[in-house]
Amino acid sequence: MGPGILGPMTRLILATRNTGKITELRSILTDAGLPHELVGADAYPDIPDVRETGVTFAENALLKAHALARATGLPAVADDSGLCVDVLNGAPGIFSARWSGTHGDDKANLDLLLAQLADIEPPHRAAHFACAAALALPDGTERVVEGHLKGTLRHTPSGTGGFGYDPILQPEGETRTCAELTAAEKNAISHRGKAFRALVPAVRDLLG
Ligand code: ITT
Repeated sequence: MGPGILGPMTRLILATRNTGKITELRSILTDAGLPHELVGADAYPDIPDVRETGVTFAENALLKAHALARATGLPAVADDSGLCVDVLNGAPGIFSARWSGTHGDDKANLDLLLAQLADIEPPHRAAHFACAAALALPDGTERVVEGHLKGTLRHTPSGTGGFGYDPILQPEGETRTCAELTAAEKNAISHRGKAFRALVPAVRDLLG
């Protein structure tokens, strides 16, 4: 299908400014066969960042998706995601991007978490990535679903792929960290891959 015969609802905004997420979302949604034109939020630099006032991944994902859908008049998908560590009762959780105090400083966030867990032995280093994937339409229609990736935390980072806490999360059944997987391997098992593949039927239903 060529772009000339696509209707106005076939452009989908990816409501995130995190470049690691944008790369993953593009390949997850394209591999799932969505015909929509996927445009990152960076294409709309004048739209202010959304305050993430929610206390769950789902609430924050919906806030981001609704804000961009309202501002652009186009359907928007967003994710809110993070790392939940068992021994920290689920923290950093929704605070994952700003755990060290500076939003989006992946290295500082990871270093702080490793220091906090320095004395914790491998049997107690269980953690999971969580992702809420949300779709919002300009008329206020919304859908949200979640996906998880369970694993354990290494004592030292390994690998250069992915982003965020990928160098320390070793998925269950794997000998490598997420940062040592190929992009396709990570997308096949990841919290974000699972959540957005589960969202695709809703995108098809609502947008055609
Ligand atoms: P947007 O709000 O613009 O989407 P953000 O980075 O602020 O970007 P979040 O609030 O959802 O996004 O925070 C997600 C953080 O959780 C991210 O910065 C990483 O530290 C961590 N994270 C989420 N998914 C991850 C993944 O697949 N691999 C590694 N770390 C991840």
